[in-house]
Amino acid sequence: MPEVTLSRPSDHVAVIRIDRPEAMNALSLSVRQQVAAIVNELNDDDETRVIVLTGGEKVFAAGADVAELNKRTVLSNQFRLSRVAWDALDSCRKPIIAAVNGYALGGGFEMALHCDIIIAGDETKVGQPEVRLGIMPGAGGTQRFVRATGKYQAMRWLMTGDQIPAQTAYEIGLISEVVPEAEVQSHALKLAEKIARLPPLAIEGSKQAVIMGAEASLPTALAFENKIFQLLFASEDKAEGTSAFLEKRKPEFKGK
Ligand code: DAK
Repeated sequence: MPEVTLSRPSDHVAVIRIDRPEAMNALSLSVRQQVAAIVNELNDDDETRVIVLTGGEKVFAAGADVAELNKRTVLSNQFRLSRVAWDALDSCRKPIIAAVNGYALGGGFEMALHCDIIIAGDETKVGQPEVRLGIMPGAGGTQRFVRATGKYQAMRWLMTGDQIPAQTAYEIGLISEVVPEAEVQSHALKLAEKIARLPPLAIEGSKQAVIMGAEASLPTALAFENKIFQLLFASEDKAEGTSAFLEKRKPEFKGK
C-alpha cells in the first residue's frame, strides 16, 4: 500500500495525502520520497492549479521518523538524502495549502511551513519539539518560524519544544486560519477550489513575489514585483479578466 496518495477531488485541484497511521504519519525517507515525486509531477502538470497537502482527518505528521533518526549518522546515506521532499516543496511554483488536523510537529510542521497557506483544526497542536531529542529543526523550522513571528515568539517555542495550540499559532502569525477540527479538510478544499478558479499565472506571480521578495531589500523586491506585474500584461488571462469585468460577465481563465 502506498503511504502517500494523490487524488483529484475537483477541477484543477490535487490532494496529496500522507497515510501512515501506525506511526502518526511520521516522515520516513520513503514517505518524503513519495511526497517529492508527486509534488514534482504536479508542478509540471498543466491541469493542476492548486495542491492540498494533508495527513487526513487524524494527524498531519508527527515529525521525521524518530526510529530512522536514531540510526542516522552524519555520513549516512539518509543524511545525504536529507533534502528529499524539502527541495521539491521549495521549488513548487503552484500554491500549496496544508490541511492540518491533530498534530504537525517537528519535520511535520516544517512540511506545513513549506506550504503557502496553513489551515489547522481548533484542537490541533503544532510546533518544533526537536530540542527534546537532542537535535533542532533541520528543514527550515528555525528560519521560517522566526520570519513568521519574530524573535521573541520563535525563541519561546523553539527553546522549549512545547506544543503550540492552533489558536496561539494563529495569534502569533504562524498559521493562516483555525477552523473546527471536523471542517479542516472541507475548508482547505473549498479554499483550493476558490484559488483554482483564479488566473494561475497571477497566483504564481504573487507566490514568487512574496517568497523571493521577502529575502531581498525593499527596492529590489519592489522592482522584482514590478517585472512580474508587467509580464502578466502578456497573458491571455489579463485580457480575459479585465474584459470580463467591463462586460459584467464571469471570466474564464486558462492559465495562458
Ligand atoms: N516517528 C516515529 N514514530 C512515531 C512518531 C515519530 N515522529 N510519532 C509517533 N510515532 C509512533 C509512536 O512511536 C507510536 O508507535 P507504537 O508505539 O504504537 O508502535 C505511535 O506512533 C503512536 O504514537 P503515541 O503513542 O506517542 O501517540 P500519542 O497520541 O500518545 O502522542 C504525539 C502523539 C504526536 C504527541 C507523540 O507521538 C509524539 O510526541 N511524537 C513525536 C513527536 C516528535 O518528537 N517529533 C519530532 C521528531 S524529530 C532533517 C529535517 C527535519 C528533521 C530531521 C532531519 N534534515 C534536513 C536532515 C525533523 C526531525 C523531527 O521531526
